[in-house]
Amino acid sequence: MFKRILIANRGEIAVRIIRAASEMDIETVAVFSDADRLALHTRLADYAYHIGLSPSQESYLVIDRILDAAQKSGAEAIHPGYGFLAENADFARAVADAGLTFIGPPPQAIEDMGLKTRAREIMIAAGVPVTPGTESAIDPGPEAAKIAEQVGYPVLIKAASGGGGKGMRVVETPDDLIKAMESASREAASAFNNPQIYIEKYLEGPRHIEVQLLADQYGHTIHLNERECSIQRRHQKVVEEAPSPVITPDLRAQIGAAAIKAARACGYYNAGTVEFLLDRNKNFYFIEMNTRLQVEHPVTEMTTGIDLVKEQFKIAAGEKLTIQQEDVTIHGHAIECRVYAEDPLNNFYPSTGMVKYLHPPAGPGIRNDSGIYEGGEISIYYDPLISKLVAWGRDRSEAIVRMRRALQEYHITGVRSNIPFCLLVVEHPKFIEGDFDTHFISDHFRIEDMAPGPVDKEKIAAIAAVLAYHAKPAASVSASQPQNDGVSPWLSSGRRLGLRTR
Ligand code: MV4
Repeated sequence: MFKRILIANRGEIAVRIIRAASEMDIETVAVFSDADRLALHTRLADYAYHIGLSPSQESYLVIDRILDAAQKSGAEAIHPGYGFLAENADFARAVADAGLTFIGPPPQAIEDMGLKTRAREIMIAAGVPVTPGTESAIDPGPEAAKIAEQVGYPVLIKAASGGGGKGMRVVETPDDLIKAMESASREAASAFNNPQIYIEKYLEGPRHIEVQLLADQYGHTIHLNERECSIQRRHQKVVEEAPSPVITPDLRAQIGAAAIKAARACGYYNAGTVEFLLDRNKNFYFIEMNTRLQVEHPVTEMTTGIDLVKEQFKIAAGEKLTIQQEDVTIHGHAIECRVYAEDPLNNFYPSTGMVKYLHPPAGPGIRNDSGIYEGGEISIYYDPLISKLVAWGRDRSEAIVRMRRALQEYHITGVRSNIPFCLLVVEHPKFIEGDFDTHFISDHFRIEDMAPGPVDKEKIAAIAAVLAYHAKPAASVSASQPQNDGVSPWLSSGRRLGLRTR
């Protein structure tokens, strides 16, 4: 096993990786930017190297700086986390060229799965079900029109180098096809530096189901069941869970086998995830493969008892996977809420600043993966994730109840958070029933309309009276000069915010 590894990331995922390493007696090397001098990952690691300015293009995305820190620190391997350089095949190659081990899949698999048309070709050849559509990239023209006619409208135009929902176009009628393809191609050219596009049948109201995989370097590949990730807003996942409320044991075996086939088809090893869309008739279709540890991996860990990061270390170090498919079971149910520093009352605009007061939830069945602490800063430079709050229960109902209790217990001031919104989701009857798809949030919440509920003047008067009674003269609250800086702790609880849903 490695003696020392470098983590080419920051925030909660860097902390998560440090924790797994510590439990395996592996020393950790953090890298940090100017903004992260005092960050939790910088403080928790055994060693820390400064790699540049706050913008990630000047630090966490600079391959040479990271390799330099690895060489200086004596690290033998690099874990990329998620985001930043995690799915950059050139980075994975550069790590190997520097004589170090990349804790992740082979570069060729990263490259192949990064190009969605290439991924489609590989999956079609391997017999993995994909959404009906073109086998590879196609130009706007008569050939495209013929295929769109064959697969049937509505169709979806996707960018070959896209993914995550960027640059997609739904086309309802043949009249709109060519224009939509041309504009999608122009957008793809400027966004991804690749104008190639392809056509798929547009599935209406699919569920997003993904399968977690582990594979060693000797051809042993297993799946760790699915995660349900349909609850998302503008392609940003908000709530994830395992197992999916709609996957039966039989379907799980089928989709798991398809995911393993997908991994074998691209020569995969280490941890990875195969994304599928599930239509209303429960047919599943491959859409993408994520060649990294995912944000939502904890719900899989909580329900399988397998530490994915430790398995990543072992696989990268050349050990054989000791877990057999038959050993993988499902123990209870886990739900994750992504707690973001963003203001649901202001169109989910990121809310940055110092975390003045922090009371994270704890207690039975609760795990809270976070990279922040009281007194720390949430800066403009990075993803405004405060924490990933995970609730485990013996069944889905217990997990939901625990999540609700934990969200109510969670208090943070200094920045706004989406905690009240998460509460609305997990308390929604359709969520509780398990009756939802990828349109859940847009179907049931009107974000534009979210505003504080009616003000209870009597209650405010009562609170004011108590405050006035207890106030020392010197500290008395001036009526003409509000002391509230706009981030009152009393607004941080969902019930008090009175958010309304449709
Ligand atoms: C689709 C689709 C419907 N039909 N493909 C969005 C992100 C990208 N990974 C694939 N996406 C979709 N592809 C076909 N043929 C609907 C989506 C989609 C979606 C997928 C997963 C999770 C959330 C989503 C939200 C909107 C659209």
